[in-house]
Amino acid sequence: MNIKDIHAREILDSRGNPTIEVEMILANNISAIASVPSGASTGSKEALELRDNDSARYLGKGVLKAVENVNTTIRNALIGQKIDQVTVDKTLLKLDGTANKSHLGANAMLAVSLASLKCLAKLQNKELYEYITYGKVTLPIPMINIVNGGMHADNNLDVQEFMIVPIVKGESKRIQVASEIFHTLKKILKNKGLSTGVGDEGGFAPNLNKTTDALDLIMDAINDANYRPGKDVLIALDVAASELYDRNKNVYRIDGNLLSANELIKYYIELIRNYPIISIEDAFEENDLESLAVLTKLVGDKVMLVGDDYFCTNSTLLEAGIRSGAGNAILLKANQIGTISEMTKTIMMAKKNNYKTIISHRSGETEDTFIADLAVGFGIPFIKTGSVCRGERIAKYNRLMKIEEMLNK
Ligand code: 2PG
Ligand code: MG
Repeated sequence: MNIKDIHAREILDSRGNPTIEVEMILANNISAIASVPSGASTGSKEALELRDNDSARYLGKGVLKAVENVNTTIRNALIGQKIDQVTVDKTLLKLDGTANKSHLGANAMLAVSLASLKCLAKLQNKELYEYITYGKVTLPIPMINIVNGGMHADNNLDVQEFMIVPIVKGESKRIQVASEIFHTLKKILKNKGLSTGVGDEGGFAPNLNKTTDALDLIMDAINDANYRPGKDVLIALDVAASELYDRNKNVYRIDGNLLSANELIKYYIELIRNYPIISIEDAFEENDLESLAVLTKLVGDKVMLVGDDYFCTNSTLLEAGIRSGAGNAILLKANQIGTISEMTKTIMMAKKNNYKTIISHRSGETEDTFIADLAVGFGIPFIKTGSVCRGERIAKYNRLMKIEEMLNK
């Protein structure tokens, strides 16, 4: 089947910033739409998100150049071509011709790559997760953000994301548990006179000073909602430590202290001892593989040490991590790398090397639910897609519950 048309347009993401949406139409008029998310605490080695930098529009954040790249260069190359994921992605990579996708923009490329994946699924009359099914289909355990800090909120918390990880059986049950804890936490915050406003990913953003203050409130919420911390529900953190790192002094600014990497290791070990923490993401700044390797050696048998900014969904960066023994898990974000084929390669490498995989949203999201399908289809055991609040996050949870229903039929 050939590609008949490709059309890109500028839309808004959940932060109200422009992003790109692409519609692909096949010769038999089957069509699919895909849109791409956008990060705030981005890794420095991520593929480039092309923005116009024209201060007259959207404060420089417009994506008309990326749209134009799809509607001209990419469209011209792909129209009339047979649809096939590998070929589409190879064409995109060749047209771009740069190491960091700075010519076409990873946002332009991913929108097209994803639209073609969706078209291929429809062409076979399959659900997206069904089409990509690789090995065992699993419903991922959600890591649900309930407190936001760092770059995702205007409060004092340094750790970017505090997540609850319900490990009860069944996807809808896990989401139910998270929702009950979320609402219980809201009540607790209200009773303490703390803000119940939410951050970019839908978690609460109360003004708390210390990481342990947030952890204690989350423990209270789990207990008050009648679940057992450590048994029914675990806790995950995304420290996003590159944002806390002072390059000149070689220290991390956390909870009002300046900690060296070694002191930070001790701090994490203390947290793991006192709270049911299953996962710590980006524990150190993105270039410090050494400290991550030390922490992995010390606690890697019980805690997932996740590389997000470290690996940027990039197989070359992951390979370096594997070689150094840094981390034991990887966060997967399609727009960090730019094509579905490259993301698939990274997933395969992680699985082969026993790195746990977590598929992830971005802090700026759209209503596109593709990560839910990718998680199920690729048998990815965890998904991080924000709070049980805000439509763009809920869309993914609703999709997961629908997939669960389809799988149980
Ligand atoms: C992260 C992500 C998603 P951002 O750091 O893991 O939660 O944030 O999209 O801002 O990079
Ligand atoms: Mg992260």
